[in-house]
Amino acid sequence: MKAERIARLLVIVLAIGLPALVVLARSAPGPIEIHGVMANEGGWTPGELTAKVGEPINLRLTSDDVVHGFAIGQSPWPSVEVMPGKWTTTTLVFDRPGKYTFYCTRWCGPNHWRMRGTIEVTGSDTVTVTETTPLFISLKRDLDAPHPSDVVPSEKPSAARGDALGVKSDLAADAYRTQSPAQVWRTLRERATTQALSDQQVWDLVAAAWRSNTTPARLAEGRQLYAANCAACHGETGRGDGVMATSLQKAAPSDMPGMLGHDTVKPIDFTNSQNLLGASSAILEGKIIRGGMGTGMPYWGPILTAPQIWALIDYLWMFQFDP
Ligand code: HEC
Ligand SMILES: [Cu+2]
Repeated sequence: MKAERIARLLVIVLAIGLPALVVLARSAPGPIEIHGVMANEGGWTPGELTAKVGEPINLRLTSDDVVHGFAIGQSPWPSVEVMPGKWTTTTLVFDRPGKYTFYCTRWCGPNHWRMRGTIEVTGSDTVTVTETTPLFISLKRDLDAPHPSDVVPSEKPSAARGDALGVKSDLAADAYRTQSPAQVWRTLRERATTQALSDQQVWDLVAAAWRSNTTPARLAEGRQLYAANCAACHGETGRGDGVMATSLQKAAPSDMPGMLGHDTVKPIDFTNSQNLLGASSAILEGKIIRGGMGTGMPYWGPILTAPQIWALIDYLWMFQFDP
């Protein structure tokens, strides 16, 4: 009987190691009913759920007003639609304990971003971190924490100038992926070998380190992917002024200062060093895979391959560093 039931489940596993496994389960027993309404009217009811690692929980979702979306943070899993008057069924199996946030992915009103709930998952960690696990998951990075840098260069750092300084930067092998340029700048600034250099020259060393982690072929691939998928919002020049940017801004309510660490849902300006130099590649990777929580930044996890995403990340850094 059990085998028969399992056979009826359509199991979709995302190729890149999931903390949450979502199964479409029509016939699974004992679903939890969740109603969504705009946040000023109450948000999700119930808003707090519990689950155990490895034990499926079945959800039936409906909306009591407009169309909402339902997604779970810290997972690259795409959202499901929650329609008024209809039921959407979904089953979750967590493979890692922790407090997960679920949230609405549709711009349903000014308090849209407050439309959140939590799932407390207990049990022991069953995730085996593999080479293909996205870094933001294996490093447990919080994608929604603001990441401003308190140090910025006075002009665009140049990898060529950095190389010309002839200083050996024996950085940790994973510095490029896991640390922000600001962190690396601090590490290098404290070195005895850089004492004679200016702050700007140390930035040039950072640019050289970043460039040495990519190749012209990867940058060319990143440029192409960016033009095709990202420039419409983030702009050809990375300034966040693409043709779609104005329509996104209109949707942004004016009374949401500091939302998700950004003032509005204007697409991120990749040339803004205060913002970008405080981010690590791991954070950028996570944002590209997961997208913004209803901010208009699409999720690319199910669309782009991991090498494509890393080509894009390499390319994004070139808005800060002159190769
Ligand atoms: C429909 C418009 C749109 C498109 C297309 C789009 N973005 Fe975004 N993006 C946004 C918005 C809006 C934000 C700001 C909200 C947020 O951070 O969640 C953002 C934020 C980001 C961030 C977060 C930066 C930070 O400092 O936290 C990254 C990285 C990013 N986008 C990369 C990309 C890449 C790469 C592509 C193309 C594959 C892309 N975006 C396509 C709208 C878009
Ligand atoms: Cu909503």
